[in-house]
Amino acid sequence: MLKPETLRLYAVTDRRWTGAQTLEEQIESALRGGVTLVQLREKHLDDAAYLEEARWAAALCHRYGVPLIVDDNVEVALASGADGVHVGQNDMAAGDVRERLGADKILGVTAKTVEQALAAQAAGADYLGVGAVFATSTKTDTWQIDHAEFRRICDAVNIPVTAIGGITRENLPTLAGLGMDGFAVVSAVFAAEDIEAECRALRALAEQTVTQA
Ligand code: TZP
Ligand code: MG
Repeated sequence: MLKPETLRLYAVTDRRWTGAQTLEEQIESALRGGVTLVQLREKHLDDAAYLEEARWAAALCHRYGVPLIVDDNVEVALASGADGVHVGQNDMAAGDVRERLGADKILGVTAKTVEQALAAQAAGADYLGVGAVFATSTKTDTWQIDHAEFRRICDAVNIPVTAIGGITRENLPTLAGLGMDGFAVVSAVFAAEDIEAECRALRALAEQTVTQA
């Protein structure tokens, strides 16, 4: 069973803000700042390039004792030494992913409704990514779910849940009491000027917010 605290601050990569730093440097900054889980999320790489990137990213994350999840691509996750894979509702079916991954790798699934959440749990998901909890411009094919539905999802499942979508230092604390175990962030981390400092601040807020009843 995945420890809920592994989800506490989940950095999901996006290379659109690389430049001043490479993606590798950005991920290392996030690791130094205390992220507890990293997802490599690439939408435009072919399998060979995705595999090469996942190999170095897994080695980098493991130096910090942090697992690496690969977005969408089960074969890249398996071949690279990554710790698991994350799939959405329109990707490979969660049950098929679990079968291909085996019991030991981490399977994360996106859910926007209680029904999807329960189905993902039954199919062998280790955690759920639920959102968008706030407006986001990072992902265009998603929509906001209200906080009442978010809480119903957290209450309905017994696997850990991470909130995702538009989360910033300012709004993260307003999620207190909804029942999540952590927070997945893209732009708040990777668009930050000082990624390490931003992660340190987000991690402290995440710990405080999750432990508030
Ligand atoms: N899934 C739901 S919202 C989202 C994903 C990948 C994007 C979140 O990005 P940001 O920049 O943290 O709003
Ligand atoms: Mg996907």
